[in-house]
Amino acid sequence: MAETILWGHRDSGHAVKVALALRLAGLPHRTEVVDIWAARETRPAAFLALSPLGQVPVLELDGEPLVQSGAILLELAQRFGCLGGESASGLRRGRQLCLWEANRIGMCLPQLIEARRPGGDVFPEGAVDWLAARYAADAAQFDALLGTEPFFHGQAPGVGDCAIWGYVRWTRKAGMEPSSAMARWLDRMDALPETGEAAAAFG
Ligand SMILES: N[C@@H](CCC(=O)N[C@@H](CS)C(=O)NCC(=O)O)C(=O)O
Repeated sequence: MAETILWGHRDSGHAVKVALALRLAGLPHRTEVVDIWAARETRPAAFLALSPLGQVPVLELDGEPLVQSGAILLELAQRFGCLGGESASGLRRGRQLCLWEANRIGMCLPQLIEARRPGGDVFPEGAVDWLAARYAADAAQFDALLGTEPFFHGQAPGVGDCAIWGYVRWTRKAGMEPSSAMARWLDRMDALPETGEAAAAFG
């Protein structure tokens, strides 16, 4: 069986959410770092051959390159029957959460972080205010989706938790305040040894 390799970078919440899922599921793999701040054409040729957009994450699994973090998480859940993939209802929940994250949090917090990065992309006037307003809606939706359970998948974290953790852990870095439910969920996620390991997966 071909080696499982995750290509990513520590500043990529999209890559780190996949690193978290691999650890939580106990799937053996190794990581490769891609400098996402360097010009695309300077990235390793072996990586560019795998990634149609030249972006991380890429997960090489059974010799196939998988891209798009949410799609990778769902493939892991389905293929290995883990992190929600143990049941049809858990997988359905995972799909709903991964798509929600990509449309909301994953569209908003990374952009707010980029807007504050010294030398980062310059945003058109009003764009940051619009993103901040979107974040307020995201935070309210986060609370509604989490409900009263400790994790988005219930008593244990699943792929939805991995997807949402990727950028929610950087809410303050984005200049936003976590809701109180978010702060409590982050404490529960931080208490898992795998989150620290995933955050350090790319050095
Ligand atoms: N929608 C993609 C986003 C991937 C993405 O934006 N990757 C960024 C890092 S977070 C990247 O590779 N940036 C470098 C570049 O675009 O050249 C996913 O969920 O995987």
